[in-house]
Amino acid sequence: MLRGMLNLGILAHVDAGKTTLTERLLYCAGVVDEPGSVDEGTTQTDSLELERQRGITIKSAVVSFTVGGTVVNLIDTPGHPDFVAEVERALSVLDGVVLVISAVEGIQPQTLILWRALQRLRIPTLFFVNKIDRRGAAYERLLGDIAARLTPAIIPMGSVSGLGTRAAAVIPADGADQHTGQDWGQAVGPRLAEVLADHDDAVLAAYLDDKAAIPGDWLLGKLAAQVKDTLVHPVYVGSAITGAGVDALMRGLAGLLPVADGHADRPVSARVFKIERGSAGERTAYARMFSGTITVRDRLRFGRGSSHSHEGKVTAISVFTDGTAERRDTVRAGQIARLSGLTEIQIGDTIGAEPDGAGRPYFAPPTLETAVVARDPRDKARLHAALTQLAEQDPLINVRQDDIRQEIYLSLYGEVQKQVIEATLAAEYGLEAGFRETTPICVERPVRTGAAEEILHAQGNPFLATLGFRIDPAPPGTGTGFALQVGHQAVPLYVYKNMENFAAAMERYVAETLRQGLSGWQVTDCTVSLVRSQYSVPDGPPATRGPLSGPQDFRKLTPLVVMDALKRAGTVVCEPIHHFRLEAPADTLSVLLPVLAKLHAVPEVSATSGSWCTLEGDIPAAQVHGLRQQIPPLTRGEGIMESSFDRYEPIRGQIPTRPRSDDNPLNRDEYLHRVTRRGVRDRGAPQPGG
Ligand SMILES: Nc1nc2c(ncn2[C@@H]2O[C@H](COP(=O)(O)OP(=O)(O)OP(=O)(O)O)[C@@H](O)[C@H]2O)c(=O)[nH]1
Ligand SMILES: [Mg+2]
Repeated sequence: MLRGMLNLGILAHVDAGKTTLTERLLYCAGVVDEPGSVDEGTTQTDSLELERQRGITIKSAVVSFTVGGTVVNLIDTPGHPDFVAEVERALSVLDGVVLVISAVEGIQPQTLILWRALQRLRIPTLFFVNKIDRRGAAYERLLGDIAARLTPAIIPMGSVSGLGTRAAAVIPADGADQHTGQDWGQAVGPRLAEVLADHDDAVLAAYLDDKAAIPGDWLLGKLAAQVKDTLVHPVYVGSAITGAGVDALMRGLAGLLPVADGHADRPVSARVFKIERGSAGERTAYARMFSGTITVRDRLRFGRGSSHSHEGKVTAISVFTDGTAERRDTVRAGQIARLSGLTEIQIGDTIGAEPDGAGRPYFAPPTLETAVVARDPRDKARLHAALTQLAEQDPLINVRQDDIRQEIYLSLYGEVQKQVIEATLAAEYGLEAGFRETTPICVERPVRTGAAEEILHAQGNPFLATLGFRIDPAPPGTGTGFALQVGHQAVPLYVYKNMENFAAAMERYVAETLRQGLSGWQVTDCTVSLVRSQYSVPDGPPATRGPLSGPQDFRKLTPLVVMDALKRAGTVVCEPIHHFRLEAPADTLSVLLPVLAKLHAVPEVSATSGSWCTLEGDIPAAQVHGLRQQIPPLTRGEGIMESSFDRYEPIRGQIPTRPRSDDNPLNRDEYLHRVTRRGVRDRGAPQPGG
């Protein structure tokens, strides 16, 4: 009997075994005859040439299988932090997750980052402790670590014999083959009941009555309910390579994770988490259906946020069934569809109604950037077009052209991503591109309150508006806020219709201005208040009499006033700081420490156990790559370093400036020259009498 659909994500730190586990699950479900191998480049989900060459996952991929009446759409995600944007997009479409932890490496930095995101999003999660066949594997100790560092609400679903050997085997807690009540109840019943009783009075009563006699199936239902509510997390254990413990995990997927809900007869609501381009350049969108039904030839509206600005007709639909994508006429709530025909569609778009919790980022944005130059100058336009296409699949690379130096810039998470982009340009577009040095993307924080205004009809103000802004610093990490502190008599409602529209428009003008602060960086951690506003009308009182003001007056005056206020507030340029963890042979410490000092890395914790030492601390993002490159020669190739973005801190030493790409409101004359030459009142302003 069909239980339903489960959209399942496999998440982990790089190399924990996600892709290998995916192969093993496909094999156990009978979808493939032989499990493929990452090392031989024969897996279903690492299908890109680059993935096969490098042995790492770069893009999320979907496969499907059926287990115990549940149709599972599995999304295998990359673990490398340079590709965290792929995980981000997958997270927004999942019903449940298997978080893989290597029994050898244990909890790793990305494990923690992913776990925090899963908790914030309240996604039901099972753990899978992998690689028990490898030398150095730990299980009991790792359970203790998970309880201490991730969550105490875990339930071990098996025990291991022969740990750390090829013959390692798993004794499942739920009996050898099926959830037969008696076995289950006897094996883990009392311990399970004890954990579940924390949140369930019926379980508590049964436990107090006779803990040995609790029916196993009943308890299993209770467990599934608490997994769904993310109150508990079963821990499975095994080896993706040998297959040990994977049967039990399969039962957990089918029995414990919640299936997708959503009504097929309600209006369509779906989210696009992956885009592929075919050989002729046509786009295929992978969309998770939250509600409604889409049929071939339906016309759909899609886009970002509330502005669903595009429309398109679906020309083909396929859904994932055991192993392959199959053509269908319709796709309904709960399923993942591949949709063809929506030419303008972009990754991250929503189709139809906005799903719950849309648009919140879960991970930090890229903190590095680089300029890209075509080796052959004649390829410049082609390079821009190719990068723009790549940005459809990964908007966070944020392709932009600097007007002054005429260079193309990209945002990046790290060097591996840079190499992948370079290789993709060569392989898919036949383009040879050079990358300049990677530099950090800084931000500017206002240091004190600053205010400024421009008055209607005053000398030197060519715009038909009065505007006054105040900028107040806000705590680090809070971003920018906007507050409207004027009444409706100060607002040209004949243009903006109502106060909400006016506030939204002003907030947008302010946000555009704050993209480039005094040193050219994004301004953040402040609140901007509009404290004064006025407009002119032909029949108004003398102070405000004149030609009718239009939206352009407000749009073009805003940058001038906001930048004046920002100058008075002053800003401090802050650089991205990573937290790093470095494990190395203890006898290399004396050569590592001076190098760390030179790269402005500050080790805070240093522990030594046996012949190994661990250093943890902060390092400017700009220095991460340099440090990473020096570690192998300094540690005889044995050192391992991991790092992830932590926060922004005022930069020490020389303040980097970023070239402006706007009309430069910092320089009043230059700004007025540029924007008034194009016409103050050039676009869209409703003029009296035409
Ligand atoms: N011994 C052993 N090796 C494993 C196991 N699972 C995976 N590996 C090996 O670990 C390496 C990484 O495996 P992958 O499946 O690519 O790991 P991943 O988590 O998908 O890696 P990324 O997608 O790049 O983050 C490969 O060499 C696998 O053969 C396991 O259970 N036991
Ligand atoms: Mg992988």
